[in-house]
Amino acid sequence: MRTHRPVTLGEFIVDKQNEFRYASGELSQLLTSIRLAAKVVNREINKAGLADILGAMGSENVQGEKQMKLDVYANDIFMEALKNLGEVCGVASEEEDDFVIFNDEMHKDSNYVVLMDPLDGSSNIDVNVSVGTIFSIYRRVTPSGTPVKLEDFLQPGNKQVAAGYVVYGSSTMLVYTTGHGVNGFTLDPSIGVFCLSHPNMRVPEDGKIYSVNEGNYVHFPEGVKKYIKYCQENDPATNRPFTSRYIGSLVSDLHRNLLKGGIYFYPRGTKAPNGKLRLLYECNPLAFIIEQAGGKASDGKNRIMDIDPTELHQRVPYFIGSTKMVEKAEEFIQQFGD
Ligand code: AHM
Ligand code: MG
Repeated sequence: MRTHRPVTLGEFIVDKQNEFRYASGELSQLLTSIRLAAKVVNREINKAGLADILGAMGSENVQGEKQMKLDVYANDIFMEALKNLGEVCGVASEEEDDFVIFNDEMHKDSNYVVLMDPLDGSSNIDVNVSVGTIFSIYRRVTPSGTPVKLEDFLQPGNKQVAAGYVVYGSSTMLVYTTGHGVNGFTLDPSIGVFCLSHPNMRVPEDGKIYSVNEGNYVHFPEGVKKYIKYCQENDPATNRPFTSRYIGSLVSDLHRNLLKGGIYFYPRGTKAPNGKLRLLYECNPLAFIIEQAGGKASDGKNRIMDIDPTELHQRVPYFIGSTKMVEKAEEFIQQFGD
């Protein structure tokens, strides 16, 4: 595409739709609903600091609606946006106990399911720190025309047809892949349009940043403890000690490491036998992104995207980022155990 002005996300989606191996308009429609919902959620997040002073007028907002927690609000907005177009036959969300079936006339013949974490890191909102949305898109495996089933959602990450995230940060970005590299778009708030700002994103093969909640150190497996010590050791030949950076907002931590090179990990620990992060809503979509950007994601031993899920809200230990850093962490786990 040749143009003298920024390429918008809408234009980019249409331009690239032939890369998609199924009916080309479907994915475009789906991404269109996601980008619209992202803008609406972004608007609410930007107003989050005002909640208290508006709340002083009562527990209702200016439209007379009850104030809603932002993660519930984001869930509703994304659900609604996905339902408003006919491409999706079911959605599973971190905010819902079970998956939601869209089975009316408009949706029953559609071929896609979406899994999402509508507002990841929501505990950060009160302190004005970045949060994110994560989404993952699959073709259904059961016949179209029938209600979606659990097996449509319990697919390994390697079956994803698209995935992405939105980071609501100092600027708001939408980053996604359909398996042909990774592209990032920044929202221009003055015109409400996402513009291509980060074409063909590549994560550095190696990095200097490690991101982990070190407060859990005593609970970590021996291999992880040893890897953290390795990150802290002094060795100018390998750029160590590394820099520790942990926002506690997975999307933001991953986004920074994707741009600068680094590793994020949330290992198992005695408090959390499988770590904290959810395979389907958080780990798989971000693994698809990082692999498409040239990086790596594993549970310490196995590729994240090859894990066969057994339940919707399954948690897994997670190591993601620059290939060499993830491989080094795996070496320690291999040697000292997890
Ligand atoms: P959430 O989906 O309930 O927001 O939890 C996921 C978040 C991640 O964004 C973040 O990396 C992690 O939890 C932080 O957890 P902790 O506070 O245990 O370090
Ligand atoms: Mg989350």
